[in-house]
Amino acid sequence: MTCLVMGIVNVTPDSFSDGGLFLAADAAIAHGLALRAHGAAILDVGGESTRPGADRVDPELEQERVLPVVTALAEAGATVSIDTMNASTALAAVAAGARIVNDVSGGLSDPEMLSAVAGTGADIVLQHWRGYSSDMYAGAVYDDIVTEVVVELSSRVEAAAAAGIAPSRVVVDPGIGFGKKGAQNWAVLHGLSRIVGMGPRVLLGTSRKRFLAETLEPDGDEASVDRRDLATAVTSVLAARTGVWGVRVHDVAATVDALKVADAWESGARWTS
Ligand code: PMM
Repeated sequence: MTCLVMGIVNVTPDSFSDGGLFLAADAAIAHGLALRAHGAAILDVGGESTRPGADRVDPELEQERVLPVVTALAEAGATVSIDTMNASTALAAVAAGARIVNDVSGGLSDPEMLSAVAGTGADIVLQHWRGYSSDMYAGAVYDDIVTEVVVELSSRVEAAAAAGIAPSRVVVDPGIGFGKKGAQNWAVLHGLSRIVGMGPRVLLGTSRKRFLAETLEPDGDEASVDRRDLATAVTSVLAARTGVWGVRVHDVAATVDALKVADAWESGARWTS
């Protein structure tokens, strides 16, 4: 059971989980290096918040935030992904050393994105998406959510192939919390094996998200960050057992520990003193 851990480095003033703590590039770089020391295989750097209700960020401001961080982390030897919906930011970040483009809109937001990434050597994460965060739940209407996510992701994989990105360079992500409310997210996770069965590598992001908090407390706001991190470590193990390629988390240390324990269980590792 191998599953990569992607550590989140949000360089935004309004990220719900970092609270702007890592706005300054130096702090973000230090945070990324710490996540790497905790066992993150990939560092995902983003400069535009996608929390529900968030407004868009100008690509120039986005690049001012992320490029110094991408450059420093790549120079330190980390595998860096750039979390962006803008082709210009994706290209600038790849030039600065990023090896993966993580587009939460699956290439739908910027019509230039797929052809831009095609011309680089970078891999691309195509996430399931039905619209911007400013109106996050407008598209949260489904008859059969797992089938609809599979069909819509498949069409994004086809669009990427048509633009010149081979399926081997593609990672799909069901987009937990994106155009999905509460129990809809659990329905997707319950059907995760069907998304793994699509073929491409799968990335999953549940970390600290509201649907987890609401499962812990009827008023999700009452579930602390620590409790959300523990819940995230559990979903990460369950996802790894379902065959996902990677999990995107804030608390890398907790998820790495949880995956070690699950691995020992799976392999029947014995205590050797
Ligand atoms: N979630 C967020 C941002 N980027 N990217 C991928 N591929 N998958 C996700 O689930 C995802 C993402 C929102 O979470 P954050 O604001 O805590 O980073």
